[in-house]
Amino acid sequence: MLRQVNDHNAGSDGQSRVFLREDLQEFLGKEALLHQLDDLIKVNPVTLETVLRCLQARYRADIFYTNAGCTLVALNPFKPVPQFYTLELMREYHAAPQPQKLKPHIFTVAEQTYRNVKSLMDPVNQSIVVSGESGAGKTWTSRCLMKFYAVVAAAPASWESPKIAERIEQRILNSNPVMEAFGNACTLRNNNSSRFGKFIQLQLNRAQQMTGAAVQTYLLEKTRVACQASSERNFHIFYQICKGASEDERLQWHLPKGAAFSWLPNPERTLEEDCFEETREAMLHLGIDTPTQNNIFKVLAGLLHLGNICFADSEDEAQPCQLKDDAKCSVRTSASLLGLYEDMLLETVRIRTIRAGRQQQVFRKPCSRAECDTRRDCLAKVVYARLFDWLVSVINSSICADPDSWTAFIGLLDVYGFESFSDNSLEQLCINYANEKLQQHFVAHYLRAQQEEYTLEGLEWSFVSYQDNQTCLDLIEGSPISICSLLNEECRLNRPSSAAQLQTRIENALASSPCLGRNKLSREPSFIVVHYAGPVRYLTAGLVEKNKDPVPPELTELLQLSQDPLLTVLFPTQPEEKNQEESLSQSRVPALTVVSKFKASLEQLLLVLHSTTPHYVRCIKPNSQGQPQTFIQEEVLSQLEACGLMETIHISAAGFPIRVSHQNFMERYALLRRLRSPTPSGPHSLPAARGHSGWLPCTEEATLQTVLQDLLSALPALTQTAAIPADPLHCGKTKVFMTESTLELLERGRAQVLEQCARCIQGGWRQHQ
Ligand code: AD9
Ligand code: MG
Repeated sequence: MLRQVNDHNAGSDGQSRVFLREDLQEFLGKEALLHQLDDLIKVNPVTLETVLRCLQARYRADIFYTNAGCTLVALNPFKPVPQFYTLELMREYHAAPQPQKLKPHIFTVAEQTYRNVKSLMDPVNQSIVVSGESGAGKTWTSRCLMKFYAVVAAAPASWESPKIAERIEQRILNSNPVMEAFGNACTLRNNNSSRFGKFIQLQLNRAQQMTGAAVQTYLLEKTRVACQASSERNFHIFYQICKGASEDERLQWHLPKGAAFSWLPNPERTLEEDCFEETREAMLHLGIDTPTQNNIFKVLAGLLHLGNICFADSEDEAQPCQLKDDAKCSVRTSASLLGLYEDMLLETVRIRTIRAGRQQQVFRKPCSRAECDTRRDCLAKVVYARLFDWLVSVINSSICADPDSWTAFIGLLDVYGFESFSDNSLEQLCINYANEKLQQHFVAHYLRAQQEEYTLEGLEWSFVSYQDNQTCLDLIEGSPISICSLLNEECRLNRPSSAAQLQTRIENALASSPCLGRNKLSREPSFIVVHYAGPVRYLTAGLVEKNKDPVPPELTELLQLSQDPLLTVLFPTQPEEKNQEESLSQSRVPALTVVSKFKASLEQLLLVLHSTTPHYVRCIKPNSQGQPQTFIQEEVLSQLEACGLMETIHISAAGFPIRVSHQNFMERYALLRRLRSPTPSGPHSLPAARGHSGWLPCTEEATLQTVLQDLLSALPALTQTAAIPADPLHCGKTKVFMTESTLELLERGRAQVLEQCARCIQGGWRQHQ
């Protein structure tokens, strides 16, 4: 049955309409052949319905990659398909004269990108932006790309690095299991969900060999260490330790078999990600030796015990909260594993230090039970976040090439996709903000550049109206007033402010933005942002606090006193004077907020992306249950909309991706101009079959216009099965524009003419003999 969908053929009123059955007749007649369409721009007519059907037909036929103009759509098979990722296949795509002529594959994008580095194109640096919603296959795809480059861009084995495990490509690959163990977790949407964004720069030398890599991470979801949604889990590494540690290690880390930890929910679930040995092995290859690893795991065990410290409400406000029954043991174990004094740990968590007045007088105030919980969680978050950053820096120092040893890079971006839950908060705001930026980058680089070039070339072409998301970005990050600036201002003013007040402030200050919606039905204070991928409701409660992300100085000071070697590195003590200076300056200048830091890192990322030629892979999840052989149209549809795929297809289908300068065009195709129009014997008879008389000698001087005219009238003679494109060629001021199918026709004709000429020459030569 045909569904009513909001498609690009919607009427001028923007209303959705029912597909006309007649529209689809031609298309549906070819249903059986649908899976053979390897580019979505070839479906006819291009509508959401036809695009969906094509993807579904391909999915049924176990074809998971499809081109969509300049982008690649990757459907998640949700089953092992090793036959598609063999070494032989990598080599086949790498060796192919024209990899784009092979079946659509992630290896085509990989190889095309790799070749661009070598070309004289500017810029030579390349990037592959992998996007999609959680569980769609972004990390899988990025890993696959890294494996491809580790094979095709491997430097020949040298004396210095004879062992495979020590080779740079292997070290780069080893960074994956380590970063995933510490940064991925099982969520409702994905058993191996990345809880951080990642940009990896693969560095290549002049010979196009990979000499190193550099990783940049974004916004680790550190709250997960102390708080997991029901049915979700903490970061994999905690389960790996608990399941994989030896008896001896268990004893050292106080992790007896079957011990229950409140920060370790759902330990009974066994995942393939729970592979401690693989993580340890990979860490070793990255230069993290066994004693350092043991130190890391000891600290993590300390955090697990910290999570078991529970407080009871205090009857007397002037007294610190009491510990719950067996929490004393947890304090002792946690303190010993973290290299802290037990009483200091307890005091820091339970008593707040307030510095006030000019003299910075110190007051001590017992915390409420809720405050104690927050401080305990904060301690764990700050340790985990620093540990993660430290790991990334260790990985970088192990894989990063000497700046002189590389000349170009391929950047792989794997960031969280657009998110919209029933309740959304600062995390979703940041994620969706990043996606808006990336969408804008895509629009700017591909859609807009393409349309602007047509205008410059004086081409008359009906432009597809694409959605420019600048208005939405202005609402989120613009100046002087935006959601980010208002949130930062609240943090700076540090005034008590309710969720309802924040909602009113946002609604009043940004009332003129068309992208701000009001949610009148919601009982909780919230605001709506109309993103390019759809409206999202953000709750205002907790936004300011999350944005401040405060770490009480007593907690950092406590960790600076730790005797543990790793924590000493993670929390170095600062020189006395500097410390004083800093605490004074800190009281004047507020710490950077989460959104300001995120905005700065995003801007940095976009600067890098802008300096590259981008390639796009859109990962799509055929169903949210992770089931193979299941394609839920509604779910795929919303993802197609979220990534703006229809616009891409429309613009690619209507556009002319092949551009050839006038001179190159004349040099290559002028010889075709005397190709005759079809004879009465039928349009499919080819000139070669009609012999030498099919060609007229080129006597007069060819001009571009005459060549084009002759070619247009001769094109039917070249078609055997394909229909002549409706709009085959366009002549711009400096370039000739055409579609892929026109190019194919011209190339076919050229080959025939050359063959014909060769025969003539041979014939003439024989006669002469
Ligand atoms: V998240 O935003 O980090 O939560 P991703 O990264 O988009 O998400 P991921 O790459 O982790 O998703 O893929 C989810 C799962 O799908 C993987 O663990 C694989 O089991 C499965 N997958 C994805 N792509 C493929 C594939 N090409 N072949 C086989 C795949 N399985
Ligand atoms: Mg991922």
